[in-house]
Amino acid sequence: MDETTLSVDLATQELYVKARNDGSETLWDRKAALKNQCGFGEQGVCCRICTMGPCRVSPIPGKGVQKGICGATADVIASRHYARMVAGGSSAHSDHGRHIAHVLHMASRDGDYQIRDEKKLLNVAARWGVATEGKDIYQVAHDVAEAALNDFGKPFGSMVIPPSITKQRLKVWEDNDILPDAIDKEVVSIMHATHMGCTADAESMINLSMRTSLTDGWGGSYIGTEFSDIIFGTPMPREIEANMGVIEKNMVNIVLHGHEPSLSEMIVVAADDPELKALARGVGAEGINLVGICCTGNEVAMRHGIKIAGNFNQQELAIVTGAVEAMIVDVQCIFPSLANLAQCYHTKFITTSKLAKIKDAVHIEFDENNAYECAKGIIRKAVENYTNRKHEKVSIPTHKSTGMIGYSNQAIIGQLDRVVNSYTHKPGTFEPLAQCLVSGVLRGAAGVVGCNNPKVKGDHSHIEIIKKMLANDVIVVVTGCAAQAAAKAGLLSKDAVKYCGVGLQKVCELADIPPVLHMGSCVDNSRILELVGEVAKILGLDMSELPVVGAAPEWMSEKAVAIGTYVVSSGIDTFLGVVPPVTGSPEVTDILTNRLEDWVGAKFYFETDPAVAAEKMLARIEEKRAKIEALN
Ligand code: SF4
Ligand code: MSK
Repeated sequence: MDETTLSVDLATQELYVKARNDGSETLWDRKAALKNQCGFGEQGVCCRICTMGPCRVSPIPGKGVQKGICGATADVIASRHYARMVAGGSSAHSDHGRHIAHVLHMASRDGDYQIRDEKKLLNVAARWGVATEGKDIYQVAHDVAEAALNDFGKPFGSMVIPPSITKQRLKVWEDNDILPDAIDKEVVSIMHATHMGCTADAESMINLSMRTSLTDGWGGSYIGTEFSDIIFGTPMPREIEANMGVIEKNMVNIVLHGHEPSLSEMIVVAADDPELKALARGVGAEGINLVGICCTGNEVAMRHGIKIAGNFNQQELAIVTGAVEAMIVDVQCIFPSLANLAQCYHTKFITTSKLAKIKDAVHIEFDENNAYECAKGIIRKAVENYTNRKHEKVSIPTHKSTGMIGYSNQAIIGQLDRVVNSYTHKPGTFEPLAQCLVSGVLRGAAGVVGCNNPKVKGDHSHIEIIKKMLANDVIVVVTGCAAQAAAKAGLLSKDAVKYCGVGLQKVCELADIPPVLHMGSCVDNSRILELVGEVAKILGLDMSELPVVGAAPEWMSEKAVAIGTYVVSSGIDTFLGVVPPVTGSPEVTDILTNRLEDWVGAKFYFETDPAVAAEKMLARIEEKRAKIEALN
């Protein structure tokens, strides 16, 4: 395989060649071995929901088998599959949020987890109806955590919706009957509705999917983000380095991979323990070097400046450097292949969650009740492994970039306050940003998010789309693996203004920001919802009336389907660079890419060519500017 076709990232290309020379298998080799992937699966027309099946029906109307044994059509089968993807994605994010709520519940003044953002806690308490007057801050934390945990499965009423939502959007949700009940209830209801013999109507199925997706974006993910900020601190701008060059030859390298910050935060704290530092020196290393992959990488980079080794496509390649003593994982986006790959080198592949045990991995269950000692024990294993390093197998690419990250909404407001004298606006708000959109200095904003996928040349679509936005005065916010692609390409650097149109350049200079703002991990897409909602409220518009678009150019996970669905349901057009498995159903395709606009004022676009996607994104932004320009 020609490595230059796999990714635009030079470190990735270099390490793919090394893996091949080492006889190590990677995702691209396994993809090639699959040859042609199943066309029925790819178009969403294979059903195995009951054991009368599996039933594969024709993706072409009127030609071939049109119905499964029970009579389900391609529309029914594809819509059910879509709904189950949304439920899978929402459950992952929401379980993440629940877990962080439990961590907040165990926070204590003398414990391993403490309160780092009291102001945010007090704000959040008001939303959950928790009285704060005269209460100890830790009592407030426990009460807030309990209120949130109870909301996951409450028997009556709607989910607590964060105040950033516009009243117009709430009405859209009510009118479409997608205002969700409890988080857990909606996920369970999707599993019920997709059971054999239930929903057999594509419109109804997509409607239920939207309802469930909202429990993710405005529920579980929102809780995950806010409660993480409360416990671990709200991110503020800082410089980091990104790409495989951050792995250090003479240090004990530990890669943190996965999603939830409760473990990785403790690893960061424990890695500073003098006992472990001395142990590292004792085995001949210069120290302990923590680096991150995927969203755990984003979490610790945002809050501690931990360097980013890479994104989703690079998880195997970090081990292929031969210089990783341990890869520590929690949940989500973790290749099972890592266990065997680690054995080809000296790396200890350590799983820590009972939800993500992997055969042949070293499993050390992380216990939050004994978090610090547990983290120390895991790091000790990594340090002791340094002496097993096979030096003849070590080759670390030198590629790395620097960039700014940590743009929580509080951080963005802080930057906007710097331009308080340049515009007439209230400090401490998003008003300068709203005014830049109204005046047209910024034509719009784009959220570029999501994964890598070997169906797409790695990072290429992310970078191509981002650059096109910048050139057209569209400010970009990024999360997840897209954010890491941007970091590696130097797009998070303030120097990236060289790619921008004059309007965006001016805004970046005044606010002292890069044109691409790293807002965090996948659950932190909730920050983007909050930002869009707040700007819309300032302008008295609905979120669907802003010149704002979303894109997931290289997505792969069910979580991305949930994200796309809640983003569209929130009124923001979403461009998918990998076509979701629904095209075997003309009706589902039509609903997602057309009819949704009548329902919620936004829709999906399926576009695999990033250049064409970027053109369409810009056209849609210009189309949506009509409403905002009337405010001028
Ligand atoms: Fe086949 Fe219907 Fe069973 Fe699906 S639910 S496997 S279409 S019989
Ligand atoms: S980690 S969900 S590959 S963005 Fe959040 Fe990256 Fe996608 Fe996982």
